[in-house]
Amino acid sequence: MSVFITFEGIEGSGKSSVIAAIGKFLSEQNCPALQTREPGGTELGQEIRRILLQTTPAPCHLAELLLFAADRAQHIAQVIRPALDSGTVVLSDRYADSTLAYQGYGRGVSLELLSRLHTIATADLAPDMTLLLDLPVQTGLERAALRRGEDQASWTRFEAETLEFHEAVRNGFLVLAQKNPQRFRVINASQPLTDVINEATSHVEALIKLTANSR
Ligand code: T5A
Repeated sequence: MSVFITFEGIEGSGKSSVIAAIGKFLSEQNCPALQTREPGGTELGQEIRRILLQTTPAPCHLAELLLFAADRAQHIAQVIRPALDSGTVVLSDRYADSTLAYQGYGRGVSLELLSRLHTIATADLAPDMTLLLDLPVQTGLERAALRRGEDQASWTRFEAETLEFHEAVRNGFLVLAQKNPQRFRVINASQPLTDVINEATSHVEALIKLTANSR
């Protein structure tokens, strides 16, 4: 079944954990599903991911934006479109809303420029549903730190940003969810992981049933 679902949220919000659980759930239902991510869902994307998260000095804001766009264009061409065309459910850890939240609301790049670039990079491929895992910034960063170890040198460039930046990103995601209520489902990611997974799974199940019934 061709369904495109994206997972968004700040650092440490639990996207990877939830996607893995939903992938397992769908495979138990014999529903073919592909788990992928941005940046880094292709070989080229992995190179771009390394540049984005580690190269010093950091890319300027425009270069950073164009690298995310290049990663996404390749991801769509090589992975997302072919999977959707073959009737697979695609579960992507981040997609275009991350660019709006981080580069737009976080870095201050013009939303109008982002919208034009989005049209070019994605040919307007939009998710059928976006699950936003929302939680306080401090909690997300603490979880990300615990997972990577307290050594701040191993943090990615984004994790090391100021609290103010992360607050702007979180608020950006919430604004996007408010503007697109038909596509977004906002989940309280401060809950225990099993509760977050149950809530996310019920949204995915409902969408898949709806899609199957509309055929
Ligand atoms: N970026 C990306 C942009 O700026 N623009 C863009 O266009 C795109 C696509 C990617 C960075 O790039 C930026 C955003 C990012 O900063 P990344 O390493 O892929 O970098 O970072 P994240 O996507 O943020 O991945 P994380 O692994 O940090 O976060 P997840 O996947 O949301 O969290 P997860 O599942 O790994 O969980 C983190 C820890 O918390 C625990 C987990 O067990 C794990 O240890 N946990 C919970 N603990 C308690 N209760 C819960 N409910 C929990 N949920 C998870």
